[in-house]
Amino acid sequence: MHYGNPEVIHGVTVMRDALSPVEQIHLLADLREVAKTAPPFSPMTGWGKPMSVQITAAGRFCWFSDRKGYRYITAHPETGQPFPAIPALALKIWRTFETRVDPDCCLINHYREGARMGLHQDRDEADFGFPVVSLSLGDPGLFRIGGTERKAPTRSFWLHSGDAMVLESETRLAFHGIDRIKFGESALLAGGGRLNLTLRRVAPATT
Ligand code: MD6
Ligand code: FE
Repeated sequence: MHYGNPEVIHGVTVMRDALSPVEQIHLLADLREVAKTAPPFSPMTGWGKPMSVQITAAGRFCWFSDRKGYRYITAHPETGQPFPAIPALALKIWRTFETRVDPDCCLINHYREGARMGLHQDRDEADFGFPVVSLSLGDPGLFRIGGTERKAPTRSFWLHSGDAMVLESETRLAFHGIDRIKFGESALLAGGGRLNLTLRRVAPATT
């Protein structure tokens, strides 16, 4: 198997197998530790319905949503505690794409059977000059990406366990989402499902 050769798929930089199978197991173990300190929760959408994914985070910031809207928070909504440090393997992947600054948020999305994520933009960060780097673990997810306007045409491709993907420059503010996952295809997660990590810089580089 080849590790670390980026390709461009529908305008997006994808590094297939950025994490080897053994690295995926190590990262998963780190994420279990994160979940002990910062238990996953289901944020409310603007419509008052819980999201189908469960989220938690590592690093200074976590994305959060409730009836008041969405925002980044620095204390866990249930425990009130700060979020644990970003796992080293996730940092390593970020640094292969962005060397100017480290991420201050590693959002962790957990997709169980039937979970999806609607088309959205990530635009609550201070500096869009920094990328968002995603890492996928477990079952494949069908990733959809369009343009910077919601009505622009979209295209989709599968993200597999170990793949890294980078949204930067023209795709940094592109609408994107996960249509569905192929539940039960990967043996990595004991109960099946998919984990997605998105590493990003929320605060300006100087803070
Ligand atoms: C997911 N990903 O793959 C959802 N956002 O589960 C995202 O929302 C995302 O993959 C920004 C950059 C990369 C992403
Ligand atoms: Fe996103």
